[in-house]
Amino acid sequence: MTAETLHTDVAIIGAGPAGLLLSHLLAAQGVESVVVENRSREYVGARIRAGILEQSSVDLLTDVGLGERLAREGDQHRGIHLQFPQERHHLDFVDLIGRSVWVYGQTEVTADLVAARDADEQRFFYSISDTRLHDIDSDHPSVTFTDADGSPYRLTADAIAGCDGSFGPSRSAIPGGATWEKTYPYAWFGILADVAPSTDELIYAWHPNGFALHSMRSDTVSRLYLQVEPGTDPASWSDDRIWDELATRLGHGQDGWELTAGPITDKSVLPMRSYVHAPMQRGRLFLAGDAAHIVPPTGAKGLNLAIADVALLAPALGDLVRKNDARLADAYSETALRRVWRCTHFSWWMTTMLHRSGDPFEEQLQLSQLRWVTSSEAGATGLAENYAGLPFEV
Ligand code: RFL
Ligand code: PHB
Repeated sequence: MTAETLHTDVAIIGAGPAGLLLSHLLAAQGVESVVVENRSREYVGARIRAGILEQSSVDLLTDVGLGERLAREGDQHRGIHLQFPQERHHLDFVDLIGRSVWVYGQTEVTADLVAARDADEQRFFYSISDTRLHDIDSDHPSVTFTDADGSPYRLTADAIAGCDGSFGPSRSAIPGGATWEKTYPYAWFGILADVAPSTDELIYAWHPNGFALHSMRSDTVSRLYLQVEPGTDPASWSDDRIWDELATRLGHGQDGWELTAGPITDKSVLPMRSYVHAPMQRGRLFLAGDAAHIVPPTGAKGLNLAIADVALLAPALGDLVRKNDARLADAYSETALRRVWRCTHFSWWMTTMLHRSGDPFEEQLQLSQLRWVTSSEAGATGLAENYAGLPFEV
């Protein structure tokens, strides 16, 4: 069958937050795009992932008309609680650095983006297969794929945005790049539960049994995590065992604090990995989000980094496509990578400070670090600056 050929300004591979937000920012500059996605619209809309937005992410989403539901349903937090045995400390980011964070799930961000793109008649292809990139070193790159009905397409464009996450084909279309990778000897067991959060703000807890995190999605839905062995089968933990372990690690009963259990609606185990690919651009192909980098979730950076990449990439592609001016496009990779490495360091630092490694020497270092971060204004300010988010260009 001959492929049907379509042309657009920017071909966007992947309808995650990076690809959707990029299409939105491009449209605001009068740049047309087509988004191609190998999963179904329903699958993409139902994925449960990140939950925290930095101030700069909220500001950007608000500035581009995506802040209405966020302002109504999102929950602004002044900071986080950091806990280690017998001690819980509140770090108030607003007092420390004048910025805050927001609890608003990636599922909600994605839903808002899809609604805005639909209202703007964005062209999408969902449930595609066999996505391939071609001629990225020329001025006429293209993406070929097979649509949901089995028809082949060739999408030609002035540029391709590889927003296809850690398993998509874009990253490997940049040959000869450098990669840095670290896997951690633990994983997160995440649950979603229909119960009001037992805390006003997130609790990050160090415990001899392993790390635990109490997060939330709304007044009636809690999101909690436990450090577990990689490869743990979620079905091998009963609900009672999960709640007992969360209660132990989060300090149920200490100073009158109680963890309230409730019906668990989702269980999953996430691997922990740091990964950076450089450069993030080659010829007319630009990587954004998880396609170029992965961070472990402890610093709550994955979604925010994807948003920060796209905030840089959209004006660069606008200049390239509209004015044939490649200056921002040529600087994109280097500029984006500075922030990527800052967030990679912060996520690694939070991860190694809070997770049980089994090494008694490291445990003492972790506790010393936690005491410092929670007692020194300089220590607390460093954590707050990184957690609440640095400017897009660092
Ligand atoms: P996404 O969201 O992975 O979107 C990439 C999209 O590309 C599609 N795709 C393809 N499309 C066409 N052709 C192909 N061949 C394709 N291959 C892949 C995918 O189906 C997908 O729709 O990347 P993006 O947009 O860069 O956004 C990044 C964020 O999603 C990510 O950083 C965070 O969700 C990471 N993350 C978490 N971050 C946190 O800060 N806190 C969390 O609790 C948290 N939980 C998670 C997570 C990531 C997870 N994944 C990726 C395993 C939980 C999970 C399960
Ligand atoms: C979440 O709510 O899913 C969440 C919050 C903070 C993190 C990671 C995940 O560091």
